[in-house]
Amino acid sequence: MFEMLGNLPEQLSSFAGDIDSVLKFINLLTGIFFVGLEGYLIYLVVRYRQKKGKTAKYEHGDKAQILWILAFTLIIVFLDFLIDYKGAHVWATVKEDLPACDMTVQVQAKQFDWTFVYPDKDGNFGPNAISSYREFHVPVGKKIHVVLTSKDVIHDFFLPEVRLKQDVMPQRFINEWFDTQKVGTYHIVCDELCGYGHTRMTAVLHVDDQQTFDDWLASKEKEQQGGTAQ
Ligand SMILES: [Cu+2]
Repeated sequence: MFEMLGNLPEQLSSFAGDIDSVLKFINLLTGIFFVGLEGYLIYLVVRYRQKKGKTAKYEHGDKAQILWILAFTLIIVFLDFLIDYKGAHVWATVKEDLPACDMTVQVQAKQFDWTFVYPDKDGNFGPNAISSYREFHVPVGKKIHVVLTSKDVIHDFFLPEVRLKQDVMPQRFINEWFDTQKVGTYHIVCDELCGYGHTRMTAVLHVDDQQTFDDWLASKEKEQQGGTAQ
């Protein structure tokens, strides 16, 4: 279990560490329960194994049994609320409080690829908007606002290193945001089984320094105005 935790993807966003601490907390709780309950099960299997001259005896619920069930139910419900409490802050940061962002990009999902649309110079997503197929470039350190939509079925926009995951729905425009702390190339995958080509529904997140990003966007714009846009 702890080895698995060590193998989480690197933490790219400012909130990745907080997400991981909630994950670790959940894994710790479920790990304790797993070891405890499986251990108890093994103990019972050995303790009450078949023995010569002993037959099974059936018991019907008495007060003590009901109290045990009630106690365990309360413990589980309490731990559920504890997880909610631990995760409330990072949930609000990532999912509820959209901060002022440096840039907005539309993310269009369809079976089985991703298109990233950047606004034109006036900030509009009109005919001069710049679209990038399967390549999502962002400037490092900036807050990126993404508007997610799907042209067909439900997909799921998952950036493992950012620790951002959100369902993408047809007819809906869902607002999310993230930031990045390191230049590099990272994964984008669809995390909702969306059809036979689901596993091929990937893209690349390029985190560039500002100059590289500006150059890329300018070249993309030139390419599309030159009539070679796909
Ligand atoms: Cu998909």
